[in-house]
Parts: sequence; C-alpha cells; structure tokens
Amino acid sequence: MKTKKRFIGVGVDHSVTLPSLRALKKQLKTPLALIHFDAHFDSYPPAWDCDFHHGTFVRHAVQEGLIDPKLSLQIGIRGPFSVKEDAAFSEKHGITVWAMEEIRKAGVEGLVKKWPSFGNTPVFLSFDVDCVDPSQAPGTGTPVIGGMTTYEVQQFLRSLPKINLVGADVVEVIPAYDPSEITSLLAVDVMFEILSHMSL
Ligand SMILES: [Mn+2]
Repeated sequence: MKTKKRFIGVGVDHSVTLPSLRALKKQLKTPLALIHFDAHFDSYPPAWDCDFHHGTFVRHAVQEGLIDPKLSLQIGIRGPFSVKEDAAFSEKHGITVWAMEEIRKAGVEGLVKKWPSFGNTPVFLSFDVDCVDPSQAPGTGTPVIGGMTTYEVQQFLRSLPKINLVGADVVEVIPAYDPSEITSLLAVDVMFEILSHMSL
C-alpha cells in the first residue's frame, strides 16, 4: 500500500512516535513494519505512575496492533537494562534485535544481508540518537556507553533496500546537553539519509 505523502517527525521525547504510528495505522488500515534504532528496547513497563512515557512506545505499538512484530527490528540495543520485562518483550513477540554485540561481531556489512523482506508493507523508521555512542552523540537524556559510530549508522541507512518508507522520526536530541552541537549534526544527517531514501 502506497501513500502519497511521507514525513519525518522531529522530537525530543520518544513518546512522539506512538501517535504517528496510530495515525498511520488508521490511515493505511494495516500494521506497519518498524525499523527502530535505539540503545533501549522501549517496551518498558509503566513508570512514575505513567503508562505512556518515552520508554514505552514499542510495547504500546505491539499491544495496539500498530506494528507487525515479525516485520520489525531493533538496532543498537545494549545494557545495562533496568528491568527484565523490557528485554523479554521483544523475544516474546518475535521482534528481530541486532544488539551491539552482534553489530560488533558480524559488522554492519554482515547484518544488512539479513534485512527482512518488507515487500510492500508500509515501514516506519524511528531513530533515537542514543543508539550512537555518547562520545559522538552526548546531547541526549539517557546516554548508554558502548554504542554505534555515526559511520555505522550511515552504513545501515545507506544499505536499506528499496522499501515503502511512509514515515520516520528522529528523537531524543537535547540541545542543552549538546554544547559542541555534534548530536544535532548527527540528527540532521540522519534526516538527510532518510529523505534521500524516501525520494528513491
Ligand atoms: Mn533510547
């Protein structure tokens, strides 16, 4: 299914993704495939008396039938994890996880040979800048050491097969923590790569 308009959302807080997925599901009437770059699974349980926060969009998207977990993958995941439910969720629902260990072991080149066959399924790409190592993306709220390089991110994005990419977002940039502005530079370049892909 094709849509005429495509978009990139830009947000600080990763909770912006869920409404985008809800709107797309409503419009397209089919679950989306999700390509999710992040250090975190974002299937965290309710916290701070709140079931909807920046670490829960994947859990809600699966539970609400917005995404097809079998056609979804998470790239750049790494510990330490604060709750075990978070890590177990993706496994239980069959979401593919390319954790940092696998990225280091197989390399981007080895992994991208295994992109799922998305066919004509609408795909949403959600990019949390904390998938990148804090040395190259310090301007974010929940940095995790041991992450990807900006080069590896480019290699992943440039190796994407031609897919029906209907929407995307780039999130979790906090300018106040980004004095050298390298995190904003990463975010802008990731948006450029995504727009380039959408124009194919
Ligand atoms: Mn994150």
